[in-house]
Amino acid sequence: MSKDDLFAKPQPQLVDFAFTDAVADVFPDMIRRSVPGYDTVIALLGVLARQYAQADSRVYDLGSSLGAATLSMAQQLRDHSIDFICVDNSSAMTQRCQQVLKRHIPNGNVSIICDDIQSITIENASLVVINFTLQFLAPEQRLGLLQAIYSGLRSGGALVLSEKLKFTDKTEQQQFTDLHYEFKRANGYSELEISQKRSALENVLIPDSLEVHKKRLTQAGFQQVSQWFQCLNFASFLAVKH
Ligand code: GEK
Repeated sequence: MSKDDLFAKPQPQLVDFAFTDAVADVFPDMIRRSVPGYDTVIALLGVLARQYAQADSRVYDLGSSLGAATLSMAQQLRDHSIDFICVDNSSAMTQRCQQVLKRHIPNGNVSIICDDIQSITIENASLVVINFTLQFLAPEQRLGLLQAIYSGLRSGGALVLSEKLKFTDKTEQQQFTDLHYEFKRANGYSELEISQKRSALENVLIPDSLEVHKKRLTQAGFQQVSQWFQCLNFASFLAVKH
């Protein structure tokens, strides 16, 4: 696995973070050292898939990057009537995702689409996963996507939404930001790497609070909304359509 040292050297001009070839090359290392609980979420997506994926339906992975979520779910679902749809608008990601999934699940029914997750039609879905990706959409576009997902889900189907959290209480926000930076230091990132990455993400990754997420999922139509996971300032929600 290639080591993420993209922000290790001082950058004369900091540009907004983008999912380039350089990022895709180090992505597995970057996400594990940056997102506390990432591996647990990925493993549990397999368990959630066992519970919610239905025969003759589709399972969507929106913002699929290198396909880790799809791989975890496909390895737990042996039902060949299920189609997996991975969507990501970074061709650097989708090209590598194609290779990863071909290697690990050569006989899987997987379609990999390079497009904006807002442009695709969601239909006959029993499970939709948005693992750490809604946060990259403009806030005013988020409800529309959740509504489209709700309408494309079958009855009994579910959406799993994982996100970085913001806290409404100032002290709590500071406390969890500090803890997150400590997590990054513990994983070998330097002060320079942490601060340059923070600046690069500032206008790109806009987190919402737990309350906003729950309210928006309910507004989108979901009858049951639960938070099933949290590790520091990263959380995951399960929203079920009755
Ligand atoms: C994982 N889910 O390993 N349309 C399509 N893709 C997008 C869009 C968009 N509008 N915006 C961002 N992306 C993965 C991790 S990473 C999370 C997801 C992170 C894509 C972007 O190209 C990237 O691959 C992914 O969403 C976000 O479980 O890097 O923090």
